[in-house]
Amino acid sequence: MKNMTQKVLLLSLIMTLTGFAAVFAGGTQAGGGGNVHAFVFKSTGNPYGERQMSGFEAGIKEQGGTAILRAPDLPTAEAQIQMVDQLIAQRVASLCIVGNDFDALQPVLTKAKNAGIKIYSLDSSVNPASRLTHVNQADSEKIGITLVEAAYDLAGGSGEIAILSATSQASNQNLWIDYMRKELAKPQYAGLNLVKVAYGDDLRDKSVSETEGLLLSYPNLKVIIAPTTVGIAAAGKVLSDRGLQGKVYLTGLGLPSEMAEYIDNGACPYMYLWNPIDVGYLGAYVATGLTAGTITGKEGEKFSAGRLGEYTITKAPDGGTEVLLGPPFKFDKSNIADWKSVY
Ligand code: RAM
Repeated sequence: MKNMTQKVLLLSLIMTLTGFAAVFAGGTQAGGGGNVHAFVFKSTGNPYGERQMSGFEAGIKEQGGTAILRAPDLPTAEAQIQMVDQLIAQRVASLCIVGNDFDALQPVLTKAKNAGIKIYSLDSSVNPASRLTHVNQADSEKIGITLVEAAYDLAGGSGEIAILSATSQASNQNLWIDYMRKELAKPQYAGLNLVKVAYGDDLRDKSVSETEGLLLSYPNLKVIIAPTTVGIAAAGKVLSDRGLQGKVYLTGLGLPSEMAEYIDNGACPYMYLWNPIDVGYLGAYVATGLTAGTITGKEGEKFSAGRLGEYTITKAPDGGTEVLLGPPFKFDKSNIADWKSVY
């Protein structure tokens, strides 16, 4: 009897260990078959990215899945490539990439695709050959046009303006800047002079020093456009610390929670954004749709995204497809108090 009990115990121990080994090796079943969905953001320490990831996790969990959230320490493609390789080994069902580079991830994403993992990008796209579709937070051209209109308004129609971006490889930033340049080329903006595009790499300290560099090099600068939440918050601090409200104006894309102070003190009279939690949440429904095969990423396909409602996959400006969350929202002194605790 004692022998029998020992045998049963040994057997259950072996089964438990085998189970653990399977979980560690796979995390789920073969790519495409499981319910584990990965999200790789640009870098750690970005509150905007943290909100996207929280929305993604909530969307996956409410559908009964498991979310794996990853971000490298620095916003480089190399660091993301290593992470994607690890996720291939974990055999996740889908992979959402917020690309640190448009093209550089293609080989590793192709490897992931060949392993059966459904790949799509979100926020900052990877090239169409590397993805099934892209989750875009707002119409890219509209963002470019809106930010130029804001700069024109804040500059009073003429003067020097500069852009403070994230990394020079970030495809979302570069697309928005391309549209800004196209808009600035129109005759009505002849009085605006874009003197520099600076790169703060979505790192707080670098964004601060790049802002200081702009102020030093261009003493007549009238407007800084920062289409990055990290950059705009850093620039808001520099302008406020130096008491430059009313002399150099700031606008761009910012988180209400980080920018309320600078909107209230006049450093940034107004700015734009969308709900980053919803961007991630929409991504969660793209993940499960692609994995279940209810969508494949083709133009015209429709799907339901939980509390956000119905979406249609459309053509993206880069020739691939995308899912558009919605229009950008304007924040100013009249509404910032209502939004600063939301995101
Ligand atoms: C930064 C990131 C992100 C961008 C937002 C607006 O946090 O660069 O990719 O979409 O700003």
